[in-house]
Amino acid sequence: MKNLTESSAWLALKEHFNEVKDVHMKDLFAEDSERFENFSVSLNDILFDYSKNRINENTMALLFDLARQSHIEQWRDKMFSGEAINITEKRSVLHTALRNRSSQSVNVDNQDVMPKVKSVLKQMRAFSDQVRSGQWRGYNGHRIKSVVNIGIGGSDLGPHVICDALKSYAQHDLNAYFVSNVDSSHLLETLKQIDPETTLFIIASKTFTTQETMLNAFSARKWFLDQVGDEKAIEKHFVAVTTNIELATEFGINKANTFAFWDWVGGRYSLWSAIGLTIAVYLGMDHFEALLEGADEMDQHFQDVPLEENIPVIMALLGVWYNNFFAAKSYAVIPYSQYLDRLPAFLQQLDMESNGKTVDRNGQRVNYQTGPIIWGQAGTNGQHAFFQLIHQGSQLIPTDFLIPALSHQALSTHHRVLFSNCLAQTKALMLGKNHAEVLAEMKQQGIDEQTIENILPHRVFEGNKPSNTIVFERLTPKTLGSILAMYEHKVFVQGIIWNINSFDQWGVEYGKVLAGQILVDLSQEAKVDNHDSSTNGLINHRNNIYYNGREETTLD
Ligand code: G6Q
Repeated sequence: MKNLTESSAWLALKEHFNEVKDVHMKDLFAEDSERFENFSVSLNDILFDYSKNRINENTMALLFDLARQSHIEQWRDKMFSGEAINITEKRSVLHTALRNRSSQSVNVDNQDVMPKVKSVLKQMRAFSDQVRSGQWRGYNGHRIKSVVNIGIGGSDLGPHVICDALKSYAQHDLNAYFVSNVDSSHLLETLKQIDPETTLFIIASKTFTTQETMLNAFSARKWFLDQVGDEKAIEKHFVAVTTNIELATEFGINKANTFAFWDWVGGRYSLWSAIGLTIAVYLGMDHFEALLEGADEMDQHFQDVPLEENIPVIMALLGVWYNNFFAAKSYAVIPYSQYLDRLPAFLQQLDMESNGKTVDRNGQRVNYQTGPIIWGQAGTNGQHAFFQLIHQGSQLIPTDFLIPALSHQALSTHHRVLFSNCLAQTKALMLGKNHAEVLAEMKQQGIDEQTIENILPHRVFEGNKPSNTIVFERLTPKTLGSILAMYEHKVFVQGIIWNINSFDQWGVEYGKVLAGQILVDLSQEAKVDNHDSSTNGLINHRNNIYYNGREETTLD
């Protein structure tokens, strides 16, 4: 296959870019009264409006050519059928099997994985029902009131974003906490809020060897035993979700209280597996299954609908358009929903760990830009912080706006104001305000000539800033499942176009190895000189402080 940048679809897009790069979206809207209808797609209650993008029909046709040239459909089918498309780790990529609600089998090494998937779902239902109903009791007969998820990365971000987003579905007498950071303040501040008698710790770790998670788990276990004093009590208060049942039982967790998943589930795609146990306990298994259903509906949409109507494919192609042709370096995601405040954090891992690569599937360095920097925060807060840069900064930042049409909460005026702000931003970003408009406005306000001359340039908005608007009826478990699956497939499609393996994360490994070596040097007082001078200097500086008598509070 030709290098991507020499392929016919790419070259055609490059030529097209030169023709349209200065076209203003406000002119495109003026020319086509049906632009909204022409550039929006729906799936169930989700409306995806991409009309405020710097595209015309020809742009989209050329982008679809690029998708076809990249064999998107064939790669998609390979993923869904369990082919080992994670080539560097020789693994299938089958998070989609976890939410397969059909009766169809899914094979890995000629073995149907669906019976195992269903059996763990059954185990999750039985367990979460027991905890929620109060049938599951702590060691001295109290019911569980607090669930603490101890995990990091993929074993934290997914369950965390969902528990936050769907808080209004939670059982009123249960609280969910997430401890991920190895900084002891994360664990200790959480422990201050809970009582060992009424707490369930869910140790979520695919490998059960992750340094941060294991340290947090052992410290939590010590805190628990220091107060309870009886090792036998552990089985009522600690459960594990892992592919490494052996290590979980060594930790002291009863095998019956371990929940399995498999190596064909990537960490950042694992919330649909037993890693979602905290979700099931906090929100109930029916809601967890609704989440799976929503994701399954997006999977079907992704598989069955032609590329031209396919939401994740369109999103991915627009991303490539800005990333590779407009040289946009980052991508903002702004949920107009406080419940979705953690969505950008979840998407940062999903997108940046998947597509933050510079070597293609053949081991060659790529000569084009791959995954963008993903960032964002809930609106309207972002408007009062960083929106200035999106409106008038020197970088082009394509943005996704997400908003429910209806709020779960009663204060309807708030939601109307929220909605108006969301649409006002997308409109302002698109339209801008040119010199003549600002001049007319300032004159109308009676501002004197001199002030106009000084201030006018600062008040001009170029506009032509692209955005997608995703409106859904309500933030329900099912809709949230569809939205997260939509982003997963978007990232998948971009990885295929960029010809990279979106399913490994070697970049994370290197730092872990170095941290192990540095830990040795931090554990002894002698001066070190075995690193570069900066690292030596920083270790010696910290050791000077630490070994010279400054007190540290520890659990040890
Ligand atoms: C995700 C990564 C990573 C992983 C964490 C936690 O794709 O693999 O974020 O989820 O490192 O790993 P464990 O679940 O093994 O503790």
